[in-house]
Amino acid sequence: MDCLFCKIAAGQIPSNKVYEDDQFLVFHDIQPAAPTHVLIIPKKHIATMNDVAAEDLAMIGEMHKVAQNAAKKLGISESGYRLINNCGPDSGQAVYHIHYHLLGGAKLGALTG
Ligand code: IU
Repeated sequence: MDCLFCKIAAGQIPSNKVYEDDQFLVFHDIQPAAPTHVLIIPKKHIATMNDVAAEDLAMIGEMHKVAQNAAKKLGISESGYRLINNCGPDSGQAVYHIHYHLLGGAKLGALTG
């Protein structure tokens, strides 16, 4: 499958890893939008939030625990952070392999539509 994040998850393309286990990878975004900006991806290829099936729900739940732990490891747990998923063209989703952006390390601007 020609998916950038599948290749990163498989180690075929290098990334600056924060955490990895058999199901997930957390790595630094190459174009950080905040002092701390990492991406949380499942190793399973799911294109968008729209494609999450009932059988994936437990794994997606686990992703939130991975995000919580990553925030702790990165030292932004107490100061606060934002967890964002972009889904589809209007959101600006650029990589069609589901991921959360974990952003923090500074007072973040207000969300805009
Ligand atoms: P989006 O939610 O699909 O728009 O976010 C994709 C992110 O992937 C974006 O913030 C990019 O900077 C980031 N990224 C990356 O970390 N490494 C890459 O090789 C590529 C994109 I291409």
